[in-house]
Order: sequence, then structure tokens, then C-alpha cells
Amino acid sequence: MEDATVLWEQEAGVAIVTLNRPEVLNAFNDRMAEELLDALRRAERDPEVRCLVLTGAGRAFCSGQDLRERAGGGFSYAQHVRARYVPVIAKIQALEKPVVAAVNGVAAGAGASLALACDLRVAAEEASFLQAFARIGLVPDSGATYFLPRMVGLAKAFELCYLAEPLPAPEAARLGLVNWVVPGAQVLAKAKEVAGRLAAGPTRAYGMTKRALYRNLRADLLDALDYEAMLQEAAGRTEDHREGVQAFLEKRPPRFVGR
Ligand code: T3D
Repeated sequence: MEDATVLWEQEAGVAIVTLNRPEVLNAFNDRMAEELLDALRRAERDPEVRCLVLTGAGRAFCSGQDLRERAGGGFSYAQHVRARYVPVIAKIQALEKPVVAAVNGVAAGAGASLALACDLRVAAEEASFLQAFARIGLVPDSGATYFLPRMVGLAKAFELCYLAEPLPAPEAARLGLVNWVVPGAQVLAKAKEVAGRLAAGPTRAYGMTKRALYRNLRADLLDALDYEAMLQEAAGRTEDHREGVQAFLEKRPPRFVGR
């Protein structure tokens, strides 16, 4: 049997999902897109998984669409993007659990979009983000035009998309696109450390926080305030909320169970 294009490991509430086509810098073929979506669904279903780390095997995070599959013609780009990339990006956004990208190396094209779609990014010092699309006469997809201007501002987004030069991780951190930059050998360990902390947190409150942050990007203030109140009603009924308050009153750390 062919090797899996996406690997799954699970440790103490954290699922580590690794893109596994290192010979092409983890470029997406159809199979890898399907297997990644399966892994995201598994993370969604499994109550033992309370945080997800997404990373790449070898020296890259992900180089976007496998361009060896793009020689020739007679192919619908719209259909392909909708069938393969949109479900993955939408699932990461809809997943009510924290998702941390461990960007171990270059993230290019849809691979950069994939990293941007995660909630947090830990990047290796030598990693970079490349809006590779213009280099091959395509437009940024898989959420790049949504995430980039929100994270770095419109002027920088234009520069990155038009000039298609690699953005080194330290500069990406300065711009607010990356949360932590660490030496390459430590990137997975740092991501696991962050993920471990999140996996021990109030999972349902995190899930609702994610919903509110995304939803309220499009809201006016009164609408955002009301949505927060509605979610607070649900968060206030969780076991983790009761435990958090009890722990505060007893002057001890909380033991959140994710319910
Ligand atoms: O098609 C649709 O459905 C539309 C959707 C599009 C979404 C997209 O993602 S479009 C953008 C596609 N991606 C790219 O254009 C990036 C292509 N790759 C690169 O520009 C460079 O490889 C990198 C800047 C990412 C890294 O450069 P470097 O010098 O570190 O590595 P390399 O030597 O270029 O690559 C190493 C190997 O990986 C090489 O194979 P070889 O020669 O050792 O056999 C290279 O061909 C292969 N590789 C890298 N990226 C891809 C790839 N093979 C197929 N597809 C790739 N995307």
C-alpha cells in the first residue's frame, strides 16, 4: 500500500497531523487534500482531541498545489479549488478546537493559505511564507485574500501577492502573521507546548471564542456584543466554567475537562 500522505499521532489531548509528501515539499495532490479533510473530521469527532497541530514532514510545511498535475489542460480550476481546498479551509475554521500550525519550513501558495487558516502559528526561523500564485499566473486562493489583509493590512497584502517574494518568518512575526519564531529544531516542540496548554484548557469556551472572533469580523459593535452575550449563556453552563470559578475561589489551578 502507498504511504499515507497525512500522518496522525495523538498525545494527551493533542492530535499532530503531518502532511507527508516531503519529496515535493508536501505539495497537495487530491489524495492529500482528502486525507487532510479526513483528519480534520476525525479531530472534530473525537472528544479526546482538544487541540490540533498541523505540520509538514521534511524541510517544508507545504508548497501548495502539486504543479506536476497541472501540465496539460481540460480542467476546471474552480471545481478543483471548491472540491479540494475550500472544504479543508472551511473545516479548520469551523472546528471548535484550537488549531496550531507548526510551520517547519516554506509555506507556499495554498500551503501558505493553510498556515494562515490555522488559529495560531509557530514558525521555524528559516521558514517563509510565499504567495506563489502570481509566479504562475494565478490568483491567491484558499483564503489568502481573506486572511492576509486582516493580518498584515491591505498594502502589505498587495505587496506579498503582487511581488510573490518569500516573507521570512522573523519578518512575518513582526507583521503579526506569526505568533512565535523559534529555531527549526524546536518548532514542533514549541507547537506541542502551546497545544498541550490549549488541550488542558476550557475547550468549549475556546470553540465559542473562535466562532465569535471570526463571526464578529463582519459585525457592527451592537451585533458583536449581542453575539458574545449569546455565547456567554452557553459557556456559563459548562462544567469547565463551574470548575474555573471553584478553582479561583479555592486558590488552586483549574482542572478543565473540555465540557
Ligand atoms: O490548481 C488548482 O487547483 C488551483 C489551486 C492552486 C493553489 C496553489 O497552491 S497554486 C501555487 C502552487 N505552488 C507553487 O507555485 C510553489 C512551487 N514551488 C516553489 O516555488 C518552490 O519549490 C519553493 C519556493 C516552495 C521551494 O523552493 P526550493 O528551492 O526550496 O525547493 P525546490 O527545489 O523548488 O523543490 C524541491 C522539490 O519539490 C523539487 O522536486 P525535484 O526537482 O527535487 O524532483 C520541486 O519540483 C518539488 N516541488 C516543490 N513544490 C512543488 C513541487 N512539485 C510539485 N508541486 C509543487 N508545488
